[in-house]
Amino acid sequence: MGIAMMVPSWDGELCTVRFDRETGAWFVIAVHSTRLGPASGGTRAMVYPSVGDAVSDATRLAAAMTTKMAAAGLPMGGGKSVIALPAPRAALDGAHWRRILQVHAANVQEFDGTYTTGPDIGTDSADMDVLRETTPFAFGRSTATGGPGSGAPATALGVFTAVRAAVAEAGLGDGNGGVAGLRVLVQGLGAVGARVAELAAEACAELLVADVDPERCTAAAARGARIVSPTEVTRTRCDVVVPCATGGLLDARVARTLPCAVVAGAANNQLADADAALVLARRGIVYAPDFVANAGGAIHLVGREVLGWTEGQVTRRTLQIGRTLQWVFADARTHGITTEQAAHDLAARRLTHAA
Ligand code: NAD
Ligand code: PPY
Repeated sequence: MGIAMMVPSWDGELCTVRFDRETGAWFVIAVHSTRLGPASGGTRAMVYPSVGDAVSDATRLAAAMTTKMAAAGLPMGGGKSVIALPAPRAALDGAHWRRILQVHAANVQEFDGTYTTGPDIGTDSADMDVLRETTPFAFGRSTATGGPGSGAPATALGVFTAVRAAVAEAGLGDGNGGVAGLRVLVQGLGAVGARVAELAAEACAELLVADVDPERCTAAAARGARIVSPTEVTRTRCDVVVPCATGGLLDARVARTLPCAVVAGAANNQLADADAALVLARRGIVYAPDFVANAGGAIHLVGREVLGWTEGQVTRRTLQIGRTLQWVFADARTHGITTEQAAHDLAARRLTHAA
């Protein structure tokens, strides 16, 4: 293999990679596009197999943010931060973690507003409070400090709205988006997944849950959920799979045997390869494109922090995710394309129009 083939290509604008010797952490900030406005997207902090994996995650996640903002009609571009930790966050002491956040804040500040961050896997509102000590370019600081809080509850509301729209498209339940009696499998019971699970249970779904953290499963089981092993998620018969962990759950091979009728969840980049969407469509499985379904958090953060929206306006706009998906499903049916393609086309039209 020639050298050129080993250098990954990317259609984004800028990616910085920094190392801090004191903490042993690597910091990646990827700005994919500023065409619709300043780039924005959360900070993911976790352990990666290599720095290359962290760069690859950040650049792909930043591209997804561009599409998410465009599809949601928000006047922002796409970016993302990844902090590759030297050890799992739970194993880092408070001072170590604080220093990591301070280095990250200084890096974000250097973008001078071209990029604004927010919470994602491994970071929360309390961490945004720490970033805000150094930089104004962090959304979602805690309500205790006068901020709007994390976007996770809005993301969960949007995902549940997406589940309802996809269930109706699949002709399941009462035909009107009701999930009563349907088997809904939530993968990942974190900030978003735990709330989606609650919403599904409140709507009388039969709840199945999977998480690598057994305590999170036990808590859900105490409220009546059935626990599924994390390795069995894509082999467990159910009506709806709701991916709310990390991405890459579905490649074409997994899609060929996935025993469900609907996939609608919060995880970014759920499709691991280009053919997965095609296989799902051919099998009649309704897939709600992740960047449409999970836009509630972006709507909350951008709405509250940039556009001056009230919580009520954020909720109304988040519920519109259902309408957007109805449109995407209809467009896919009309043109014989995948729902993923239809949603990408919608975002691309908005990006082209802006240019
Ligand atoms: P989180 O870190 O709070 O929760 C993730 C959960 O997934 C954790 O409970 C973790 O133990 C579990 N998990 C990890 N790997 C797993 C596996 N292999 N199998 C089962 N469970 C596993 O993160 P979150 O904020 O809830 O976000 C969930 C997903 O949604 C992420 O992909 C995130 O990028 C995406 N997302 C989040 C938001 C938001 O507002 N927080 C917005 C848009 C998209
Ligand atoms: C995401 O939606 O994936 C996020 O990263 C949340 C977010 C959205 C907009 C700004 C900051 C964080």
